[in-house]
Amino acid sequence: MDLKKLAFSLTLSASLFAGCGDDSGSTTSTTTSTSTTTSTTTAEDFGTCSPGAPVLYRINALSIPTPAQANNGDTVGHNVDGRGDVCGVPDYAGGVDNSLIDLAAALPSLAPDDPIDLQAEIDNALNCAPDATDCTRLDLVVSVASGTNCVTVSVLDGAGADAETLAGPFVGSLDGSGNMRGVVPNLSLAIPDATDNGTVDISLSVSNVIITGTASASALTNVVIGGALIKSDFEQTIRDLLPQLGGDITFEDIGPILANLYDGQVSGGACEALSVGLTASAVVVAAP
Ligand SMILES: [Ca+2]
Ligand SMILES: [Ca+2]
Repeated sequence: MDLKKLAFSLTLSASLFAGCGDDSGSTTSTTTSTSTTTSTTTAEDFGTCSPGAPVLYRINALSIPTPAQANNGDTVGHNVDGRGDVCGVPDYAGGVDNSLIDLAAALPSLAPDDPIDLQAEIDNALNCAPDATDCTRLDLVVSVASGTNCVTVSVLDGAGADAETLAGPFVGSLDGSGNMRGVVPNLSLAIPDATDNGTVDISLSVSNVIITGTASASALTNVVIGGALIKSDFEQTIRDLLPQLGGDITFEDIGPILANLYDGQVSGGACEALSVGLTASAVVVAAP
């Protein structure tokens, strides 16, 4: 695995998107349990929903907001912790938390000769064809079943009947314009990542997930996903992963970057959650 892919694997976005590469050879697995949640978020209760048939949408664009977008006042995430500035890390407007912005911006300095471009990795995985053999497809599918002023939502790995559930199902709100909002405790992501030693499955877990978007018959637009990575699990995942990647990167290279980005408090008040935020869109999956 090259540095670009290593760094890619260290982020939520990384966790969401498999990099392209030779996926032949042995498969090993790095898994962490991630039941911890931050203590400062008050869960929103959207009640129950009696929805109709679900509609499947495949994510076709997924973006890490840029510092320029954040400075421009664009929507770059959610107020994951429900609080203002804590842990010495300033929020964006509206209390929005997103340390992924700064993490993504800092990663290129790890490899100036081969700058890390997380967004390019994301794009490659999303655009990888289902039958391609030279890349690994990222096939994130959002299932939305609408009821009266409510939705039931799941995030799936693919659109097949046997697709693994990555989040939910959870109930969210729905207004007359198709705007929906929901929260779910956990979004689980298992990322196959090609290395010189074969494919490594990277399992990550995002806590306190908030998902908003606008649903129509043909697409989901204005999708914003927020959440947090818990330090203990996230860093253990990295430590377990580094030897499998076969590169020269050590945890000591990465730790100092992460240390300044933990912006959310966990139980007990320690600043040990790293917020993430992504924007996305999705298009309806044609019925088989
Ligand atoms: Ca914050
Ligand atoms: Ca906040």
